[in-house]
Amino acid sequence: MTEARPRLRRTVGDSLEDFERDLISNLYYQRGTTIESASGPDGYHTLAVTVRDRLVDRYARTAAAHYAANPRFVYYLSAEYLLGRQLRQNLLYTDTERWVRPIAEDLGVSLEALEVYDVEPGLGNGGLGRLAACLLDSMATLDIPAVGYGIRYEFGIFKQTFRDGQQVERPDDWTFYGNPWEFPAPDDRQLVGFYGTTKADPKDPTGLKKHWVPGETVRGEPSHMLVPGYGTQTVNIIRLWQARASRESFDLARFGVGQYVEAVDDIVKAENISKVLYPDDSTELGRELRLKQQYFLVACSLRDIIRRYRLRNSGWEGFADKVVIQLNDTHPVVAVTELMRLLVDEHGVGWDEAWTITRRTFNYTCHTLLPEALETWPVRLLERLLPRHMEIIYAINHFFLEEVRAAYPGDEDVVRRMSVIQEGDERRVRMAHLAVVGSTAVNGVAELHTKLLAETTLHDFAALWPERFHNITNGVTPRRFLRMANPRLSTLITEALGDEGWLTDLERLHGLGTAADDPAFRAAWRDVKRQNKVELAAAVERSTGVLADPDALADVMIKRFHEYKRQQLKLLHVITMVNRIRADPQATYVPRTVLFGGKAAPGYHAMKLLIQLVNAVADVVNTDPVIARHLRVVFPPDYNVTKAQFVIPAADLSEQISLAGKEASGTGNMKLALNGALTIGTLDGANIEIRDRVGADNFFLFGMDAPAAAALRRSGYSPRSFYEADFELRLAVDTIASGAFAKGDRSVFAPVVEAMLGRDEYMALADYRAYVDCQDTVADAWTDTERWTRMSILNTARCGFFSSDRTVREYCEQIWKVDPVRVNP
Ligand code: 73E
Repeated sequence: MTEARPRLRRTVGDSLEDFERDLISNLYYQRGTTIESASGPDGYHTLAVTVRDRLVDRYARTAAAHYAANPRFVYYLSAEYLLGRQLRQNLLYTDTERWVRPIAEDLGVSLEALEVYDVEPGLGNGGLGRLAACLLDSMATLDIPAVGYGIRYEFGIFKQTFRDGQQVERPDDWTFYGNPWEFPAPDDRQLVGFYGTTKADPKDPTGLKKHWVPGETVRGEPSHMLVPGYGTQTVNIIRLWQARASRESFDLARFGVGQYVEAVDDIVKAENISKVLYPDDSTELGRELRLKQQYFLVACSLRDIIRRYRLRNSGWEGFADKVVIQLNDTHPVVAVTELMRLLVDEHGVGWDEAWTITRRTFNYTCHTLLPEALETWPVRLLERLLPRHMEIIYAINHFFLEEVRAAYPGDEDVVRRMSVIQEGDERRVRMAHLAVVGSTAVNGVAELHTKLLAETTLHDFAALWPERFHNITNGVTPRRFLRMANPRLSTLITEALGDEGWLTDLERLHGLGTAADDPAFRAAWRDVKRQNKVELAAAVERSTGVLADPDALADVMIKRFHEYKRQQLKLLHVITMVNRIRADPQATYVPRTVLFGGKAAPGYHAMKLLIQLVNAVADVVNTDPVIARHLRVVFPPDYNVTKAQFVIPAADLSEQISLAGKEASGTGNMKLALNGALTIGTLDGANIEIRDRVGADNFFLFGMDAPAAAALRRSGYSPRSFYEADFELRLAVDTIASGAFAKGDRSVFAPVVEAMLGRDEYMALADYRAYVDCQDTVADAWTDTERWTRMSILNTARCGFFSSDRTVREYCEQIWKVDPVRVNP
């Protein structure tokens, strides 16, 4: 929304000639160069701004429509966004690719050559950040008035390289060459305080209103990126905050006496807040700077939300009618206390009214079950960094525990369990509890996840407030992950279904069900997959030097490296295949290419060693002429959204093998199934719902379910007993222990073996036999090409449910209660 009613002045035309004229003009006046002397980056930036201008037009009309309608807005608060490359998306969404191709050809450049300059903003770690991007895409597509708020990290998720097979992290300086998709909005900057003291308000008899005098202030400078909807005029925005030192930070006195470094001390400290994304996925990292980041995001965003509210509204009674804030996991949960502080301390709203408004405003999405991922912050840290917020937390907790005591008289145990404060040697604030207490709705991200949340992690809360709990199964945008990633399959689908309506109504893929029985369609389907595999093989060869056979079964495991996801189990299977081939080189084997992709958190040593082992196994496999005839292992470095878009369309088999009960949902599983990969998976997260929909016959299920895994753990799990009872498992583990993947050095991978035989926290050994047997079933199924193709088609046909459009509709109906606003062309 702009400050005033925008006066529309459309400046871009909508013909090829207009586009070409704008391109040349932008090259000349914006980039300051000519066709004759333009470089690749000149071409890219010029194309980007020319496409972007088309979106600006729509954005101006969206802002005007929103201003006129004064609707209820969704504000999505997330510490992470993985938006992916923007150029192709925006060409598709503005329908300008059809002009760009001939114009580029005329000028002797290819779109592909320009696209290498399109840097992916890596402002997230994995599924949680990509989900945020998919939801924003779907909100815009469904004309939902929405703004995403995040942090403009100067360095995004690290770039992964391999040195001697080991992960080496390099900084991701993503804006080095400039970001053409971003608009700075310096007028909307905000001031954020930290540290300092609080003072009582002598005029406030309740003692609940206070005055905070921060000890340090930092400026938040916003910029935004456009988030277009597909097939509609709506363009929403994502607003990203960057930390800047406030003007007084430069110490001129020190500079004057030659203390040049000390003079900028405060500037460096302030700007460090948005310097780097924490490269952590699913584990908590207790660091002061991270808490500073969280509060920085929240403080800037809430002030901006209030600013926007006040453009068309006044008074606080109506605030929660116009504003709904979705908290993406606990990372922005300090917002609950910040809104209370703003209302009570700064705007003079009484505590009870403020609490009603706050609770009505917020909703919380939980993305995990892992206890180590549940954020808690030391009380002492909060007292120092955010003294007023800590007082507010105590007050919220006080009133909340009164409610608990009223519900369970005499039960101090439940009070202790539910308290926002965790008692112990070091008292800590439980952010998930604060989130539930301060929200109207709480949701899990897949059916099993929501059920386990209500039964375990948040059990007491679900018992007290059952009406707050919802399940909203994740989804993925079919635009990026089918239409853009897999243009060949998209064309085939459109031909089969008659039009492109499936792109915004993904359940229409069901129409492919009958085509699965048509041999000609199956042949065409196979042909698309093969072409995708040829292309991927070429890209993989360029990045790894290993040539993969496009006719081999493409078996892919692409996700963050984490013990619960069980890359170690996949590796045991690979080593078992190696051992079998060695034992009987003459037998026939289904040729496979196993592709790994993913990063490990830089401090996660066990998983970094596993990455090293994957690379070592790959070396042995690919250079042994006997084994390499049947098996290849490839691990292209630096898996990200861009690479996902290459790999997913070429996959035959999708590895979703987490220990049941650990993966909240997964979204890679949906992207792969939607692109016709068959899943080998456990009954975990959204795998269950995928299998329910594609049918048990079209899904390779193995392993313990969540109750079985819990029962085995209770009974005292001993990985060694599984090791001893299974010859092939023993051989696989012993092969690692023997030093076979470290030139005979037994010490290098000894910790991997110890982890497996010692604790095996995620019970990979217990599921090994079922997994390997299931892989044999996969190999058998692969040999029946027609049947495999049918299964593949049915996976695509039946995965329409997993569109993030459906996810957003469910959020709208169950939680947000927002209505779309149509934007006129
Ligand atoms: O199962 C995925 C889920 O599909 C889950 O592990 C992931 O969120 C995805 C989207 O719902 C997730 N990421 C984090 N927690 N859950 C996380 C935790 C701390 C830092 C960064 C990410």
